[in-house]
Amino acid sequence: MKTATNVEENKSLLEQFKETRNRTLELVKTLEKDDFIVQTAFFTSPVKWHIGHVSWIYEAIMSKINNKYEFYSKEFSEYLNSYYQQFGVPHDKGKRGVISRPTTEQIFQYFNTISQRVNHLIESDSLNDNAIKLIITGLHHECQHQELLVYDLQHLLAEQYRPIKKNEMPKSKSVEQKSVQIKGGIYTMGYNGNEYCYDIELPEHKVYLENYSIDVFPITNEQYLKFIEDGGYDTYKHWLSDGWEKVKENDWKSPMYWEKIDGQWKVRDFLGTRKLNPKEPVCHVSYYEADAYCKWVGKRLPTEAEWEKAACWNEEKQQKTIFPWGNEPPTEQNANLLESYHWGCTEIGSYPSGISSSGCHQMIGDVWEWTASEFTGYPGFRSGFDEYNDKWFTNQKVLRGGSFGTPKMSVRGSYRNFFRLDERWLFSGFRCVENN
Ligand code: AVJ
Ligand code: FE
Repeated sequence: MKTATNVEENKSLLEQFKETRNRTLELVKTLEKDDFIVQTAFFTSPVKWHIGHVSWIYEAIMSKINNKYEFYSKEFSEYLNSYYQQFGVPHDKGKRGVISRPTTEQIFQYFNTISQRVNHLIESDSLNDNAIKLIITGLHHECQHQELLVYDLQHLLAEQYRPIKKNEMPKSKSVEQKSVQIKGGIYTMGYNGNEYCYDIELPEHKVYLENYSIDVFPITNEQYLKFIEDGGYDTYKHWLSDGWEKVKENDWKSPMYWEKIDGQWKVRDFLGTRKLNPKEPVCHVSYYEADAYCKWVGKRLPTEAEWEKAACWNEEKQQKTIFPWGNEPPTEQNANLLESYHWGCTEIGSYPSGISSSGCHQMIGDVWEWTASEFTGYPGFRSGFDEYNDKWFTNQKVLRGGSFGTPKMSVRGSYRNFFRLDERWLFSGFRCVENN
């Protein structure tokens, strides 16, 4: 069989596939049976749906590789198709949790059967480059859902859930929030490595940037609290019109998962309901809140090009690197990711290394960072999978970096995440820039 995949050097596609499937199972192995069925909000999905859907996508992929492929079951396909019109009429997203069948047990059987089918296909040695690329997309899709599952588990269970790994938090040094100057000029953005990336990270293309300065750390709870205490949520002038509507409509007074109990701010997450830690990056803010904070403080959100240059451009070597710290894959020393430190953000300045050559910290791991950029195709964009990314090129903003819920194998400096402007159940924060 083919061994040289572009997923990760020295690892065969089969090994990568098995690891990814196992990670999905690891994430849910300590759950109770009843946890699998419930959908606690219209924006979350039941655990069993995620388990089924990440399997179903391989069926969609196998049908693209072999047009005689027969789907496991019509009923399963209808329930597990998230939004692909090309595969029939998708089930209503808000109602994934109101049906009891297929049962959780049936979904696990399905998960195993599909794993076997994909295993056989990979072992068959009959795959051309395009087929391999599609299967790798399936792996990365599964990684995306692992992270979404973590969001949904927080919404469903928070402190009642036992993470797969609960490590000590790294010790943080006392640090000062400051900014670094980045030289403008022509920057070539986009993915330039030899491994996998999504269609939306290509092609590389030139953009012109003015000189700018960017925050070394993500905005912390302490900083964000000042905005709240200054009446940020009561003052229309900081807000975009649509954002102000959301504030009023939803009665937002703080980021999601914050609660004021007896005059003290608490947050609810995997570590329980605990006192707000002023040194952690602010998390669970919408684009609107990030933008309002920036306006209040007299700065703005970076464009994704500005973010990427600060993260990946090595001025000394005049080279772009795949990750902020260089070209080596993530480790526990350079990014707080799903398989690393612990479930939650680490305080600013926690990392012994992994700092971008421009001097920014925590550009990958902890929180996704909102950028001012509209999610759309780069000039010359060509879709790698119909309906996967490109049909969302409207009303979404790009987030860069990665969060503590992101699997290691799916981060890159060029990765473009995207969400609607009012979404905040994801692990989202931001940093500011200004031109001076
Ligand atoms: C890139 C995280 C916005 O949640 O729909 C999952 C990822 N794409 N299945 C999403 C995705 C297809 C996507 N986000
Ligand atoms: Fe999906």
